[in-house]
Order: sequence, then C-alpha cells, then structure tokens
Amino acid sequence: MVTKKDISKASSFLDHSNASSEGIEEKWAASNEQWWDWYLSLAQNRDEDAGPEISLDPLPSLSPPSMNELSQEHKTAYSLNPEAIEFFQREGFVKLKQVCSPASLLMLRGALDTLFQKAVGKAPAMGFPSLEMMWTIDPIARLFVLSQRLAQIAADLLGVDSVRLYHDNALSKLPGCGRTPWHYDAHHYPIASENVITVWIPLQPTPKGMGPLSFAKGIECWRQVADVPFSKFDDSYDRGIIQALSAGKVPIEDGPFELGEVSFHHTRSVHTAGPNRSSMARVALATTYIETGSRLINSPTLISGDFEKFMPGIQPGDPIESPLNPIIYTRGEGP
Ligand SMILES: O=C(O)CCC(=O)C(=O)O
Ligand SMILES: [Fe+2]
Repeated sequence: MVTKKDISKASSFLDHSNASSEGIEEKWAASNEQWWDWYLSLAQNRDEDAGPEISLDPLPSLSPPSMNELSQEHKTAYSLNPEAIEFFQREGFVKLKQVCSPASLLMLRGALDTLFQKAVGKAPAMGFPSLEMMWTIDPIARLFVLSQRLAQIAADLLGVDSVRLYHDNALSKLPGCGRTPWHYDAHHYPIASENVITVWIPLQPTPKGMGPLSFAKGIECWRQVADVPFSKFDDSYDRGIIQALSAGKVPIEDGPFELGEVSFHHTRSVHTAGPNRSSMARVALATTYIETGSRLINSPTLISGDFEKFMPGIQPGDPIESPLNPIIYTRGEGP
C-alpha cells in the first residue's frame, strides 16, 4: 500500500511553497511516469478496505497471431449495437466483450513486459510503473494504438466523424499496489473539447480484487464532484469524491473484465480502480482519442503532466495535430 513516505517522495518535485489546496498553476516539471506515481499517492488506502489476497488461475497459453492476422483483426469493424451507444451516452462509459482476441492480448502483454523491463532495468517489486507513446517504438503496440477497429468504436460512441490519437499509456498495477484515486480525465487533460474518450484494455482476465477500472454511473455525475477541492499533497480530493458519491447514492460499476473485454470512458466519466490484491501485475493499455479539430487549452496546469510530449510544437489554443496525433479513423474511410 502507498505510505506517507511514498507520498512525500512522489510529491518531492512539486512546488511546496504554494501549499494551497489547489495550487496547480505551476507546470509539471517531471516525467509522465512520475506523474502517475504522484497521482496514485493521492488515493485513500485504508487498512480495513485492503481485503484478503485473491488467487488467480495461471494465464492460458495461446499461440500468438501473426502480425498479419493481428493487423487484419484491427482493420475489421466491431459490431457495436445501438444499446451500447445509448448506454455510453447516458452513463459516461460502456464495457464491451470480445473486442480483442485473447491470444493477441497476451501477445501485447509479452511485448509490454519487455518494454517495462527495458525502461526500469529490472522489474520493480511494487508500485504503478507506466509507459507511454509505445506505438512509436513497438510494432505490436502500434497495431493496437492505431487500431481502426477501436477508433471506430470511439467515434461511434462519441457520435463524431473522425478521431485523432491523444496518447497511449501502459499501466502496470503491481501486486500490493493500492487504489487509483477517483477522478475524471477532463480535470487533468489539457484539451478544450468534450469529445475525448479512452479505451482501457486489460491484458489479463481482471477479477474484482485485481483492480479493474470502475465507474460511477451517469454522464453528469462529475457535476456532483466538481466542487471537491483538489489537493496535490494528500488524499483529500479522493476522500471528498468518495463522500460526494456516497451522499448522492451514485451507483458504481466495479465488476471484473474477462479477457477480450474492454471499457470506453468519456473524459467526464468519474472513475477509479481498486488495489491489486493478487500475485500478478494488472497490466492495461489505455489509449485516448480526441475528435479531430480539438484544441490545446489556453493555460495548461500541473495536473496536465508533461503533455508537450504528446503534441510537440502545439501552442496553447491550437488544434492538436502534431505528427504524434495522427487521424486514426474517419467515417466513410473504413474499416
Ligand atoms: O488503470 C488505472 O488504474 C487508471 C486508468 C485511468 O484512470 C484512465 O485510463 O483514465
Ligand atoms: Fe482516468
């Protein structure tokens, strides 16, 4: 679990002279990996919520698809039913089964394991290592991140004609790692658009005790937590959201994900993830898409992380269309 010492370590590169509860006007001066360490340090982790360790079946051994088969899979349209679109537009998220083949997900997990090991030397024993922009270096990650199949679902759920890539993130919640704090992404994304969506792709079957992404139901739910003061130093923002959701009796979807199932969440969806109480890393690929034409906000803040890495050269107020933000799907152009 994250301790007080971890919190002070994670926030050591923040400007402590501005200790007001918000105080986020400064720019993020560290890496996006450190951003996630800091962000997880803002979650409430009570001993009484920890629960017993859960046991898992070993991952199935499936023969990996060829690169050609994987590429074909991501060029094939998913049949998205109208109820799923209605659900997303009402609740702010939707979980969809059989979006990716189990063998391809295990293949991606293997590729990311190699990247994690390269990035951190040897695998860290604890915490929440993350990687980003993997599509620029790994051919398997590239097929998933630039997938027309996934981007079409994103465009259909948002009801837009074209989407660009904002970024990809691989998030490895290691055994013993605590909760991801409640938040909604629009609170930290420096994007001046409501048409922003993230697909969260778990790379193993993910039972409840492993920390599946979990959602407060209702696209307007963020309004109930919008007044909770953000704190960059402690878990008071997370605790404030927990209180607001409980006072509003907001229903929570925190069920497991089977292998092949993914979720899509809107930038206003209020979400969290539980601790990983298993002995296996909970690895997920989260890819975020923006409607083509979306712009960088005028004044990015600390909680935006090192966003310039995701859109080099883009100035405040400009459309986000750097070479790292390719158009992935345009209606009428396939898949
Ligand atoms: O994987 C997690 O625990 C958090 C992911 C998340 O918040 C996101 O992808 O928006
Ligand atoms: Fe998020």
